[in-house]
Amino acid sequence: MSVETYIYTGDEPLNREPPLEQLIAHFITEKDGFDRNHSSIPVINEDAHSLQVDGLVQNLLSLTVSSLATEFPQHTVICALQCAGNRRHTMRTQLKEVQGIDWFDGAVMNCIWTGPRLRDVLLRAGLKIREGKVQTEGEEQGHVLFACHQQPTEDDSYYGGSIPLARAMRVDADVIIALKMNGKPIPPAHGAPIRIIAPGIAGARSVKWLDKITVSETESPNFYQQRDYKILPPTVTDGEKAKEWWDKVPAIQDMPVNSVVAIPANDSTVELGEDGCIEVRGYALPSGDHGPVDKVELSGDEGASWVEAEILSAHGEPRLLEIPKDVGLKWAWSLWRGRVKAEKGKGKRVLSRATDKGGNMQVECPEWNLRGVAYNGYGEARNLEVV
Ligand SMILES: Nc1nc2c(c(=O)[nH]1)N[C@H]1C(S)=C(S)[C@@H](COP(=O)(O)O)O[C@H]1N2
Ligand SMILES: [Mo]
Repeated sequence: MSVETYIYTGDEPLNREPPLEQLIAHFITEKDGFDRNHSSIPVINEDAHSLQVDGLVQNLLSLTVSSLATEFPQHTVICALQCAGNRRHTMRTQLKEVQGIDWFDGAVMNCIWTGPRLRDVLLRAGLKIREGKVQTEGEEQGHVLFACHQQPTEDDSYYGGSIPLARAMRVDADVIIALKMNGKPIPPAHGAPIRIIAPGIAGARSVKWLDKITVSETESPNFYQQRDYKILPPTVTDGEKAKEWWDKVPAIQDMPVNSVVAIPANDSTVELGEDGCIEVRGYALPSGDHGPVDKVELSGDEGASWVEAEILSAHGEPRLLEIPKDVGLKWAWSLWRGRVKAEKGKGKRVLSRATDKGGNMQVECPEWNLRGVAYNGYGEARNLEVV
């Protein structure tokens, strides 16, 4: 299925991405973020909804949405939320066919999320320390499982995912139970009334319509943690071979450093400026918690030479929403613009390559994997006609 267009018409799970030009028009994605669903969208009565907290905790909790809003400090985070399948189209067309929805480069959005820290809710529940095990802050053993039982999913009876407990407990990892998106109640498609936001981690773990949190020694047993969203080795070339590999390969957590050329679009005609350059624009994403991306380079000669692009200010124009001044940008995307030397003619290509604050530089091309996940080859605009 192609999700190139941004029109939704059916009862099928809603999966769509905006045109790139529209996506990078604003630092905060307020309208037209991407949608990724493994079920239809549940309509939840917020007043009747509750969140259960169980597993390796001292006190079982049942929290209403209003108690999450009033009994815990509220924390705001700006982060890029990306599907692990973002850019799959490039992997399947440039490397080899893969299995999965045909995402182009727009399965990402950069939003402002607000709600209690997951850590504070887990502290209220009280972690159960296992006999003889010292739990050092930031090194807690185990996992936090998130689940939504509101709808059966395409491949399981519910939706679930998990992250390491240590990540959830780290104050600076900013994992929250979001009640607001861009300062307003979360829209139904994005997880109303509550969802997990796990910055830097593949979107699949940011469980929407959250109704249960479980602290466990093992990861989520859900299909989408165990049998999907994993980078299988390149020798696994079909679903049959994958069967013996799923249990040996880790579930994706942190996403890799990435960048995408949004303008010019593939196959378009661009005018050469008087400076012998063409204008190039796009976005860049950091690797896991090593953000933000603070360097983007561009090449018009197949990577022989690179010129630095300008990272646009998050607080500059154009923007629709005011960005809270005290909120960091470590998890956010970087929008950038640059000019790169080009020659007139057909079949030209422009490349982009990002480096994040942790020094992680985008690779030219990652290895092929059956599910086409975590593709982070150089950003590119191909087959340009420069006139
Ligand atoms: N309950 C539930 N949560 C979910 C999903 C889902 O299908 N059901 N999809 C996940 C995936 S794979 C991604 S990439 C993100 C997408 O978030 P969005 O639809 O708000 O963009 O939500 C995640 N959370
Ligand atoms: Mo996803």
